[in-house]
Amino acid sequence: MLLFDAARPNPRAVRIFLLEKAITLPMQDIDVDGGENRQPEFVACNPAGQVPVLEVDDGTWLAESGAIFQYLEELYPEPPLIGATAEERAVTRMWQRRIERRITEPLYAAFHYGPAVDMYKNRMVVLPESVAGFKALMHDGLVWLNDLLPATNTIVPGRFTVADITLFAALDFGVSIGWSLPAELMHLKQWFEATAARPAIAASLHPKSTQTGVHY
Ligand SMILES: N[C@@H](CCC(=O)N[C@@H](CS)C(=O)NCC(=O)O)C(=O)O
Repeated sequence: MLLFDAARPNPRAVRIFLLEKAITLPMQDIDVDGGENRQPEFVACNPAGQVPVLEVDDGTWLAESGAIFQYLEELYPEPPLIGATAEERAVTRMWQRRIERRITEPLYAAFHYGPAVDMYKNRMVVLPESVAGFKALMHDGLVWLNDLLPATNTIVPGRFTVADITLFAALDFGVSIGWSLPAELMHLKQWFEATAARPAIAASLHPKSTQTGVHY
């Protein structure tokens, strides 16, 4: 297997996942700023033109962090980060989808169309006029989640899962570019601090983070 990695938050989510499971994989860094992931040979294998990508042993390229999590969880079930039973796995996927739809996808859209628009305008349709709207959607998702968190400090009650990893990678990136967590969302803040204290989180930072201060 070979993981195509980069100094970016979705690849970081995969790095956190690997560290939580103590899996070591060969990695190859992709130059996202330079557009290596948008070159014809990369896009021929991953039409989304994005990272992370896991090339598995038969040569198949798996993109989408959720699909990569799924594949690796089946090969390395312990500790479960999706779930040990059909019910646990379904509950995790339910939360993962909610987190993506309500929080992380609006956050990344606001980033692509806002601070990173000069890079992304040559890679995708960008909607700079919608940045405030995507930020409002993200805020609404965070308020919603905040009210659900008090009992647990994990998104799926009682279990640390890929939903926590996906959300943390996105929010920590956001915080590092100045998008602070709303101060009034105390449960979210507690969840964020508890998650940040996990050893895998500090260990997952890309070496470029130390040069740029952006957490990816
Ligand atoms: N839904 C995808 C999103 C992947 C994604 O947005 N990757 C970003 C980095 S975080 C990327 O490759 N950006 C560079 C580009 O789009 O050219 C996933 O979960 O892996």
